[in-house]
Amino acid sequence: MNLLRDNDAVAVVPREFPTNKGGLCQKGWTAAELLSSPDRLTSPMLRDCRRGKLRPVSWDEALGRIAAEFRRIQGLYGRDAVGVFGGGGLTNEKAYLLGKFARVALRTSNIDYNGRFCMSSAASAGIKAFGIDRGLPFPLEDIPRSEVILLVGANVAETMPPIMQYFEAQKRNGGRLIVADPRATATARAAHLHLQLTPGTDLALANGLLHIAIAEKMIDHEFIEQRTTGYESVRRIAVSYWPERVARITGVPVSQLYDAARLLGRARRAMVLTARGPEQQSKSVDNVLAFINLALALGKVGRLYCGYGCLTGQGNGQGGREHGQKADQLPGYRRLDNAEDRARIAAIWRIDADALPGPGKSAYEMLQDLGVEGGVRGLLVMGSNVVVSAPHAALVRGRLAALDFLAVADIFLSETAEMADVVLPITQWAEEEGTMTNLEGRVIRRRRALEPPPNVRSDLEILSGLARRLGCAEGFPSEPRAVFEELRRASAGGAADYSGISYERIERENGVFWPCPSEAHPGTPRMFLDGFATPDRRARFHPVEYRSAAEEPDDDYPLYLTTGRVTAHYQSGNQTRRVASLCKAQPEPFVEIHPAIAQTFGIAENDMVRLTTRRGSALMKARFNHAIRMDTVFAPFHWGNGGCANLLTNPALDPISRMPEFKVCAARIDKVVAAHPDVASEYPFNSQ
Ligand SMILES: Nc1nc2c(c(=O)[nH]1)N[C@H]1C(S)=C(S)[C@@H](COP(=O)(O)OP(=O)(O)OC[C@H]3O[C@@H](n4cnc5c(=O)[nH]c(N)nc54)[C@H](O)[C@@H]3O)O[C@H]1N2
Ligand SMILES: Nc1nc2c(c(=O)[nH]1)N[C@H]1C(S)=C(S)[C@@H](COP(=O)(O)OP(=O)(O)OC[C@H]3O[C@@H](n4cnc5c(=O)[nH]c(N)nc54)[C@H](O)[C@@H]3O)O[C@H]1N2
Ligand SMILES: [Mo]
Repeated sequence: MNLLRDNDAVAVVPREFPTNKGGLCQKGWTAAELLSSPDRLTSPMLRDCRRGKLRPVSWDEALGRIAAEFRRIQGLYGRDAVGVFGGGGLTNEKAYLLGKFARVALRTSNIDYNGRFCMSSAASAGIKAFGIDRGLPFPLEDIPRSEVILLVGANVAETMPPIMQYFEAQKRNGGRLIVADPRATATARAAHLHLQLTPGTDLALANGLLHIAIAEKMIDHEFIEQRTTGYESVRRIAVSYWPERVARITGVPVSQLYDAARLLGRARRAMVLTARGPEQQSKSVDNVLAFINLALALGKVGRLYCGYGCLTGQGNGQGGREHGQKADQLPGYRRLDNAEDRARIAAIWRIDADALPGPGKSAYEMLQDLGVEGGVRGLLVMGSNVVVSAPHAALVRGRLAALDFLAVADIFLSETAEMADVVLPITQWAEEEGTMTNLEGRVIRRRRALEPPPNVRSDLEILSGLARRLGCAEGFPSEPRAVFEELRRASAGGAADYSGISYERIERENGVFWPCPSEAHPGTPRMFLDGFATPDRRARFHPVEYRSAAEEPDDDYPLYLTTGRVTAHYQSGNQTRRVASLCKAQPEPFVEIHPAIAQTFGIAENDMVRLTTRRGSALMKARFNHAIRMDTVFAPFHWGNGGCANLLTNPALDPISRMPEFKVCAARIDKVVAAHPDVASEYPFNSQ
């Protein structure tokens, strides 16, 4: 994006760039409004006691208080009693420095981030199958060249509008698009074939498609032989996923299963892409592995215009998962439990490898233990609004309240910041420098275009100031470029190797794709073409069996509840709920329900309803959708307070990635009051 200034007003102008080709989504167009929003935090604030009010204080007092509290807590309860929660929206520089801050300045093992709730399952599956996790192993520009694309639980038209043009181009080229989603989303409506599966049944669908591919002799045995291992164990499992059984589990008609398998199997070039639908489940690593198995068996990976890919969500969702803000990770996508990796990073950080803590708790596990014996008692949140976006939100809110001390750095007073003892106001994207890595693995630059308001600071300045107060005068520069130079060195030789990428190259080359191990290296837009990142250079099949969701509907909770997004709002809504035009487009929490089912519960369109699960209840407007499965309701998670969808979600975690089951739980729906025509303006959850 570029910014256009007209006297005092600032407007966003899309920039011609290979990824978005000048396109921007609604939120991009309105992002400038947030720069001058009257809601912006403009001074550090501190609360003298838990019941007290936040009052403006100096930076020195705010940072001094945080350092003192963290020291006190660690003195009493040990180093791990202080935790850090980061975000995939942070620049690479911030993510890197945050990880270093936790391990070096705080020496705590407890750091994790919201990416755990985002693409951690696809990341785990990618590493298992290919030996490396880069969301898309090819550039977006390859999409139009693929003949058939299976999009699983990805609502690109609404969540990544600028990227939809690649799928439109693919269709114009004569390609076929298949979408698997329990709802007929705008994306599904753009597809040739929509598989409207029951929530949580993706694994059965993938195994079922493989079954048909085997039965119809569409398997690429030569590819399997030359470039993979483990096929036989997967074949044996697929045998029992006969189409009638799969149709029963998934609700997808047998004929459509055949159509999908044949389209994929007969194409010369095909792609399988997943997003949060199959990835936010308690078995999501296996879900993704099952789709990777399918793509491998068809020989559609590691070839031009083919491949499996994960559509990464957040602005820096890719880079955010590489530089060490993850509980088990060191920069360069290195591992905290690997002696060699530890030694290497310790040397760069100029500490003893033994001084590096071990792996810590995953995001939800850290949150659920806040304030309890052995848990985190002092927390720094940088780049997430967990009160709204973490599963089982009532429990998370209670745990945050049980902390000894909470510090939050944000642009606005989020629901999480409202609970903090110290709130730090930060610069926004247009006011700072840095790099991000987009969903293609392309490292791009964020340029400073505006002066920040006088009393706000960047996250890097905050980390630098805190580190100094915690005894680390060196090693925490507040200048993005200095941090990036260290990140380059730290990543050298790691899986996500940035060592050949410089600010100048990014500028000159319109971004550089990692891995890029030297200045002379061109970067790697396409991975796996001549080998995978495993020791034997082969991709690995993994035998995975379908199992039901952690919670299935029953007599008390007869409906599937799934959650996700709408175009007008972003994530926890802390930013978009402050933009008038976006609030107008989507003013309030709502639940989508099929009219035929609504009728059986006596619910009319726009009625206020209470959605209830075993975790709690939320109040929402009922919106009719003829194109959602009858057994399923859908609620976006963009609102807090009583309309928060995460009051309902199930924190059952995937055993490998520790991803919560945001996409499936069992719910009940009851009518509350009939809607009044102007209820929207008085609606309690309308405001921020
Ligand atoms: N407008 C907007 N855009 C965004 C965001 C936003 O908040 N708002 N957030 C960004 C981020 S961080 C992310 S991660 C991406 C997410 O992008 P998406 O993954 O596209 O978004 P979701 O709405 O979470 O889920 C996608 C679809 O999964 C479907 N689904 C639900 N349950 C299942 C299931 O069991 N199986 C399958 N196959 N599908 C299922 C839902 O109906 C939904 O249409 O969007 C990014 N873009
Ligand atoms: N029910 C349900 N819950 C979900 C999901 C779902 O599909 N269903 N999706 C999950 C997913 S994929 C994601 S990614 C998470 C996202 O959920 P959150 O992590 O809550 O994401 P945001 O709302 O973007 O929160 C980011 C916060 O940081 C602030 N911020 C923005 N930029 C910066 C920065 O540079 N520095 C600092 N310090 N602060 C900044 C913003 O103002 C905002 O308050 O939600 C997860 N929760
Ligand atoms: Mo996300």
